[in-house]
Amino acid sequence: MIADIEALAASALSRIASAENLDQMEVVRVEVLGRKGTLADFGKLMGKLSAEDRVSAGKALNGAKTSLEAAFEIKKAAFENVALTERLKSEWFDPTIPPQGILPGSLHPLTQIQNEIESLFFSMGFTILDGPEVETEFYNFDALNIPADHPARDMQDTFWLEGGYLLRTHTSPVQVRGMQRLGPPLRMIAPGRVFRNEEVDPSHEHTFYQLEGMMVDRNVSIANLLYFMKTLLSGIFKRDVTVRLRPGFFPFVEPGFELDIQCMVCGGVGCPVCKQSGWVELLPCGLVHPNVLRAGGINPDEFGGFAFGLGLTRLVMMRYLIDDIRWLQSGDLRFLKQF
Ligand code: FA5
Repeated sequence: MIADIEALAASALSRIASAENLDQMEVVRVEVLGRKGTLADFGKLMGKLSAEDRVSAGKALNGAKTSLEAAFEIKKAAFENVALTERLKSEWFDPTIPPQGILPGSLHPLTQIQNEIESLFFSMGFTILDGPEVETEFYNFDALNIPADHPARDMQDTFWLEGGYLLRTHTSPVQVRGMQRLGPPLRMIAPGRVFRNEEVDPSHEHTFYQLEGMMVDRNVSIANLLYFMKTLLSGIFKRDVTVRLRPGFFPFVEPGFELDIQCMVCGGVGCPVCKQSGWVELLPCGLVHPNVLRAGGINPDEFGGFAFGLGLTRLVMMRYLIDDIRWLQSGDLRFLKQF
């Protein structure tokens, strides 16, 4: 019997050794080591042996079982290792490759131009300020020399909120906040979103962006103002653009100007963006009114200043020849992908 057990073990070991996959191994395992397998059959015969033979046959049986189980586990681990290596080879991925089918994001054209203007003015010593979009009547109007009964309050249709608050109609309130915060002399710009209860058309949005600029110092003149306007426009357009300066009325500047740019969408011939006039209002500006300096805590007898309120959204339209302001807030990826 011992010789039979050893012969069975030897043949099973060689079948395990030559097995080509886990399935073939499993066949051998069930056949030899299984509950109804050949080793179990030998176990059943033990009872018929003499006590002496049973010990030696039992040892041979246990030895065969242990060595077959060990051989089986080793070979199984080897197959599993190969399978894992294959899987790792086929399933690897490079986490640095951009995902397919998902477009990488990009900066909105407004943000790109805003960034350009910020670096330009930052390099000329201007501080970049932020102001609240929900403003008080005081900062949006009173401090800007627009008292409650002044007709200029109606120049910009206001979204009123409860409790005397409003959505700021322009970035000019940041002039006053900036003067209070920085004190004279100062140079600041304040880009931001503004809101007006307006009829929307190719050049008017209810929500758009302006960029306020202000310089306060001793002896600030219109020459300073024009220098910074020119630097701004040549920095953004990087070529000559046709502009015109005309008197403009804003209660917070005296004198006040409107700086218009020749419509770049139609080349000045006339189109819906410029309302067929050939000109687009872009950069109103002027010398800061003494009352505004006072509201900012600055003595107008000692300091003067200039301020401008760039129509940032319109500037972006001119720079990229966008023929309808509504594209900019459409969220349309076909539009945004072009920048
Ligand atoms: C003002 O808002 C003043 N606060 C600007 C200012 C600042 C003047 C400092 C003097 C000194 P105005 O309402 O004109 O001004 O708006 C300024 C610019 O914003 C316009 O020239 C135009 O380019 C842009 N703008 C005005 N309304 C809209 C609109 N509905 N949609 C898009 N852009 C607009």
